[in-house]
Amino acid sequence: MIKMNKIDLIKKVQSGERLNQQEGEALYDLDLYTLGELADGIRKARYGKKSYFNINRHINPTNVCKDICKFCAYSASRKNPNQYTMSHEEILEIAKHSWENGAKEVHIVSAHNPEAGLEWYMGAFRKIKEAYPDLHVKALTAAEVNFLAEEYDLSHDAVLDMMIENGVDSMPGGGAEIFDEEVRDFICKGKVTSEQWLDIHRKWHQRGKMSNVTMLFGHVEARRHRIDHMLRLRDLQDKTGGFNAFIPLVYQRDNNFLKVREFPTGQEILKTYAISRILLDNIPHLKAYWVTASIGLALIAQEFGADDLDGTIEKESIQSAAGAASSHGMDLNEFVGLIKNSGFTPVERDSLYNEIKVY
Ligand code: V47
Repeated sequence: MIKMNKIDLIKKVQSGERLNQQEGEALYDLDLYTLGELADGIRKARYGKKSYFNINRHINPTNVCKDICKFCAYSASRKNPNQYTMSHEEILEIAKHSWENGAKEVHIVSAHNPEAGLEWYMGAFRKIKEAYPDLHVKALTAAEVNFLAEEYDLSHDAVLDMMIENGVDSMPGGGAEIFDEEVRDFICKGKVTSEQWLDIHRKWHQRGKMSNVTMLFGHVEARRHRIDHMLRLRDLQDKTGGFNAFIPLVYQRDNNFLKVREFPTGQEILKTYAISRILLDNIPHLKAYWVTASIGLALIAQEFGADDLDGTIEKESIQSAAGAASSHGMDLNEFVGLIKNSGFTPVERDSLYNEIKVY
């Protein structure tokens, strides 16, 4: 393979030309400072010093799961024998508390629980929407959509229509993991395939709805798999324009079945943010999800292309089960203070990135 000259590569990025797989991989050979400058240039041109966040609440209503993903420490299994499934009353109580405390969004992601029933999933969204019509319901990953379709013998279309009828406003980006089929088979065999994941989001976007997309990295994948993941997304986004944000999730290592020898350095994580900003020219926002990056690195990621820090989240059970410091969320004043002290302007946004308040 002919290696691309670094100067030519930098010029190509600066001119706004699109990069291919090989060029995307070559970006990792640039030094961190150069990559940071390139990504920061793109971020500044779009958003200046603004850093977006929302006041949200993560709800993870059940951890009972029929699938076994090697990276997951959250699902109830022999590594986590503490099964739970919340009642609708419990879920509503959380939504009520969050709404009364200023949350604009509930982010609801569950495990694939075959005993809960379709109405348990859909009824929860409907009841929240009936009680709090202005609370944005971001719910069901494409992995959950596929699980419900398989479990109840429905098409993906039927599940998506049901979500809309029951008050779901947008879809979170979970379940994407890594699209490369070989890596995917190794880390989460049996779950939604890459093709299905992309197709479900395509169908959701065709219904005029927005979603996010994640990429789980820092486990057994190689750099080329991350680039491939991003380019498959760029292709879909060209067709639908329905992704709001790209969210690289840094793999958390505790309490799971994936044996990883080497973890990504801070430098590798920052390079991955910067490269995503450069390659994904058509996805408007890049989210440094502080839960998996750590708040310190997420704040630095603002200088490497990230313009969004997710939100205050209040409580989170999936990544905290695997070691992340997110079980209690983040205090709003502290969050705003940290963003300001890092030299950026905190902007509270709604789930669709309309600005609510500039701090
Ligand atoms: O898809 C599971 C990940 C995701 C681990 O759309 C892990 O705004 C790291 O969907 N280490 C669910 N990650 C979370 C999710 C999400 C999060 C934040 C924002 C948004 C959004 C969506 O959690 C899963 C999986 O990739 N996950 N285990 C782990 N050990």
